[in-house]
Amino acid sequence: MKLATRLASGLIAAAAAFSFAAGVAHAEDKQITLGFAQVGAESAWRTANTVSVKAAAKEAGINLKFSDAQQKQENQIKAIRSYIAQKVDVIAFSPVVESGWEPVLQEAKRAKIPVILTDRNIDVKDQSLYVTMIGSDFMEEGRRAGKWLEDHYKNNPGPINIVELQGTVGSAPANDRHAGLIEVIKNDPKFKIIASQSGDFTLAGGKQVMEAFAKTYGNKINVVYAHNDDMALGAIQAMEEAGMKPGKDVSVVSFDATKGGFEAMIAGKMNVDVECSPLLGPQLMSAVKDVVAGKQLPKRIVTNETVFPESVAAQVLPSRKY
Ligand code: GZL
Repeated sequence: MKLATRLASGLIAAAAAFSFAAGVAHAEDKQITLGFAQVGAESAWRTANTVSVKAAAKEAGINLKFSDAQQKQENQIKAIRSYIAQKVDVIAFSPVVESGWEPVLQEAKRAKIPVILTDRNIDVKDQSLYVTMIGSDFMEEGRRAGKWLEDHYKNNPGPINIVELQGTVGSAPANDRHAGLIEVIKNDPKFKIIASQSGDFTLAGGKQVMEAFAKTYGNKINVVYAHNDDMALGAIQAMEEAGMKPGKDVSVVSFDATKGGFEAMIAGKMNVDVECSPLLGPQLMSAVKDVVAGKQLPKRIVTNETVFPESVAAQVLPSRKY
């Protein structure tokens, strides 16, 4: 082969290699755009979760499009549709309820936009509609609360009457924190759930429901089982206004382990707080980058959590991040 031809083919090969490398580099450098459809701003937990997602996106150099659905599924669906129309790289959301997601997630699948679930799970047959679910095991949280009750009342023959303040109707945390409790106490007849009603995870909702329970059941109530701290704090207000002593005459069991929950335990008004971490931002951004890079992800990424009895609240509170 003549020298000129060899030189030309060498230059062409070099140019091709350079443009491929540039292309890959460009692909690696192209800023990722994430569309995130948040549930709302219903609780201290949710506020901390939003702060975590936004801070982690900034830290990761990810362009975040964020929407607040005000706890309405139709708003989350609208937000997801708008992210599809904007051709974002990845969609993530915390499903306000477990059902009703197939149509919009099939649209995302057809648009070849990967979907990541955070915080709450969905109930779908087609598991290919989302890449992974990052969040707590709410059944285990319910079991932990049930085990605390079993231990706290082990020398008490009962009856132990429980009133339950449930979270948002149809949501994974409400369904599973209830189911986890039942799994533990179902074979112990001294425990009875005498009333159960949704306070929608809000302080006002918890207070309103507890006012009605206090009127109806009064001193028959031994335990308030609140699916989150905001409802527990509302219930504490209602009990005090009704002349009851939360944390003393009535055991208060709650979830989230927010600062408000720790402060209530230190004040002797809450007895145990089952941790549910909202700090999911860093894990979410790492998963987003992995998905864009074409890496395989486990279908379920469970956050590690524990249980805080009132006895440790004062010592632990300074180290809490939310
Ligand atoms: C749990 C989360 C729940 C919290 C509430 O992961 O979905 O929603 O327990 C929040 O405080 O409103």
